[in-house]
Amino acid sequence: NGVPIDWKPKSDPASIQADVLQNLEFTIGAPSSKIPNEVDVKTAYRGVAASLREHLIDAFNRTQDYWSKEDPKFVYYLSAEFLMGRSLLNTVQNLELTGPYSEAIKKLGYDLETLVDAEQNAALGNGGLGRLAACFIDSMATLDLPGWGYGIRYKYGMFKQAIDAKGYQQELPDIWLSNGNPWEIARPEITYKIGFYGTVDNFKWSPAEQVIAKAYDNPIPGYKTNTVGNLRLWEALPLNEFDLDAFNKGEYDKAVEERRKAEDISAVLYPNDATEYGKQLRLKQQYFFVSASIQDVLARFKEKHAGNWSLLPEKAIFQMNDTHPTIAVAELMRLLIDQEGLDWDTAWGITIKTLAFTNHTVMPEALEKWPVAVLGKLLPRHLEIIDKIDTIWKDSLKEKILAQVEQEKNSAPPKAEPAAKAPAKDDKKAAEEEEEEEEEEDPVEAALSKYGIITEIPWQKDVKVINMAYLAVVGSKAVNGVAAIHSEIIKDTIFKDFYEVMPEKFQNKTNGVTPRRWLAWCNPALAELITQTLGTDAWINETTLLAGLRQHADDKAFQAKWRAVKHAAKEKLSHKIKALMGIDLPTDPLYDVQIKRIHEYKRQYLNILSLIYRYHQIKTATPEEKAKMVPRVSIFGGKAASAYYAAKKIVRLINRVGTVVNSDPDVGDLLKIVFVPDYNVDLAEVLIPGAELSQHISTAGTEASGTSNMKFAMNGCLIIGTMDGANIEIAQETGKENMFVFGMDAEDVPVWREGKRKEWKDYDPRFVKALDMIKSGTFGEVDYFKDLVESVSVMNDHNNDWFLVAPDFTDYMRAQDEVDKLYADQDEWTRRSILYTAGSGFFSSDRTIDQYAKEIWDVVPCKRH
Ligand code: DL6
Repeated sequence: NGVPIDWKPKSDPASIQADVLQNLEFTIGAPSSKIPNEVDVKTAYRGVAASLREHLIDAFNRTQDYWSKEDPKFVYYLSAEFLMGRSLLNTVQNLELTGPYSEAIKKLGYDLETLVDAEQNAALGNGGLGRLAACFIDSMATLDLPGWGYGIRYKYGMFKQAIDAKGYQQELPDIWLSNGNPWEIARPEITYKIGFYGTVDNFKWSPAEQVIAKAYDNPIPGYKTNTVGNLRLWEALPLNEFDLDAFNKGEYDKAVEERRKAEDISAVLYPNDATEYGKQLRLKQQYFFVSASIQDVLARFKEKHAGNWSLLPEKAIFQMNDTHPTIAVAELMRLLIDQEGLDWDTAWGITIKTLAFTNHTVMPEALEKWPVAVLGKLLPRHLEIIDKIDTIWKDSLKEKILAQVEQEKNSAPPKAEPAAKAPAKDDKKAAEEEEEEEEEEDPVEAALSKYGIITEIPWQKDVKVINMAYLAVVGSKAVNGVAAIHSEIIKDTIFKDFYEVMPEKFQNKTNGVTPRRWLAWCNPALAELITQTLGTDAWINETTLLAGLRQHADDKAFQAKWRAVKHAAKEKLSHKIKALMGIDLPTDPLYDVQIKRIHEYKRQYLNILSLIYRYHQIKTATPEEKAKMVPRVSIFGGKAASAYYAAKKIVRLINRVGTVVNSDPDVGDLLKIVFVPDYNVDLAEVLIPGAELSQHISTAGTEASGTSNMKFAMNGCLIIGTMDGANIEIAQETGKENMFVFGMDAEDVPVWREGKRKEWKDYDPRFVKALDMIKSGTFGEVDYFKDLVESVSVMNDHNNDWFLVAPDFTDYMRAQDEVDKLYADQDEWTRRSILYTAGSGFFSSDRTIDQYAKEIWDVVPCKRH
């Protein structure tokens, strides 16, 4: 608006140094007598972050002003999770200020790396789904796409994991805000009321409880652009700070009860990943952030286009990240009808053009279904709306179903006449049977029930639930899976009936990861070598240029350079592990890494069983045989959901095996097994560059995509994996012959589960040996591990090896033999490593986001000049 602002970007080390000093004193409040050399590292980090924040805010304000003026269509990425990790390095790199900041920081007596390490991890996500959201907003900004992320500012993020001396996982709170958060901008002026409970009278909802959602903005810098996007997170606060009446009566707990109850909503991230959901507070969280976000968007829309609601789909699209934000369908309807006075049909027409839905899992337990009783109590008006959507939706299918039923009836063979004389029965029984016949379900109703958003759960006939994924499918303009195979599977399984009646809605958007954080910034030496070789750093945004490395893959001199970079990354990783765990790791063996959430379907169990057998082999080998063995360092990392019994046992097994193997003098450097505690984004940034082999070994058909497989591939790490999720596309891009592929494929798995499983007995003797070692107490705790052993070896109702650990073991061992053989040929291994990076260009989240923008969102870049 023309107000002169004399802030100028500082890009030379001297002015940056002055700016950091000024921020240390006036923003952070460090005593001038201690600045710069005597402030502690955490304070120094805050001073540097505050200085960078000025750059961010300047570009952020300009971007947002420009977008507001231009009024383009925006995408709003609704996600209960954003696993951002640390921001300092990413910010300084994306702003292209690393050189001058490093120099300035050095002059102040610190170094950039130490300050980077002083930052707390923003772990507001469980794993792949949350990290994907973080990659997406990085790409949106880099591609100049008008877009914001919307989520929850959890006070406590993903729990911190410790492993105790006995190998048990311990969960500790993640107090990530204890050192402040210099990257966020509190917006006390941006608040919305969110209601819960209460009654509905003639469509008018009177909530019994209300809280305030307060906004915090987190500027998201793009790379090689002046665009800075936004992640707006909501904090829950009470409507009334304090109950003065209660206080005056001496009821101090009651005086702050409302505050505590409200703050609970944004207190903690649910530490679930594909495990059972269903907690009421979780629904409260979901509605809280969805309602605040939609109210926020509608408020801005109204400022510009008051009353012109038909324009909304041209100005906004909400992408719902999995089922967590899908209450958005009912909330948008409620706001348009109850608040803005639109009629049902107009509101519905707008809603289904303004929402889109991504599915991230086929695990039935992770597809949220809220009991009608729970949702109806918390959100009574929404239940009415969902009920009506369900009725109208099923009505719209009636004609089609009727025709189908008629056709089936006509083509069915005629029913046999009843026997002339029925055997004698007592009267009561006969009457009952007659009644049953009379009550035979209407075939149209029966066929329609498959499409019900509100259904009964088969194992509890009288409990009605709302299938949130179905609500999202019906209420969205597009539905997508996250890898090619996954998008096909959802059409054949969980959404089969819906796909048949509206095939045009279903799409695939194979995931991607940001090449900035996951290659250029976390692996600077490899990035430098790539830039030198390609003669440009344009590959950082144009990852398809990485294909240019292919022509160097056979060049021995280039291979040597590539190997040297990998070796240095292994050294860095080994130092990190030494610092964290006190374990000395040799750097010549093969570095084999499996890092991801601990889950039966991801099969860390398969990996550790093979390592137990490897241990046995080492123990029984002659010196000559030992000399031929390929030494290996096996690294695991990942958290088990706190209530996930089997996963916690797997964590303990890995730790017990590691303790025994690492201290056995017969083993030496031939095998080391390490479980790195508290796996998180910043550990991944060291583990991935240092890995040579990574394991993506889920039971085929279970891992929707996987994204760490893409990060490993970018960093020249070979993959051992099943034909599952994005592994399939990685194999296509990098050459299937270069991947260690094993196991049943997604089509064979159901066949095995439904048929062969019952009589299958072909246990591999090596598998039996590994289990015997656990059973006989080689790793202690025989009773504790008993059910884990039985889960893959004794078939009964509880143990049925659902994830095919036993039947895939033999082929897994074959693939592992191939790994060892290939590692002995370092030239060939390096050649493949280069080919992985060269083939990883497709897996940039820039590509994914470009596809979403063009094929679903209809959002185009808007870059200020
Ligand atoms: O799409 C991101 C990520 C995929 O890469 C993983 O394969 C998939 O397991 C994960 N899905 C979830 C959903 N689970 N729940 N809820 O985290 O999404």
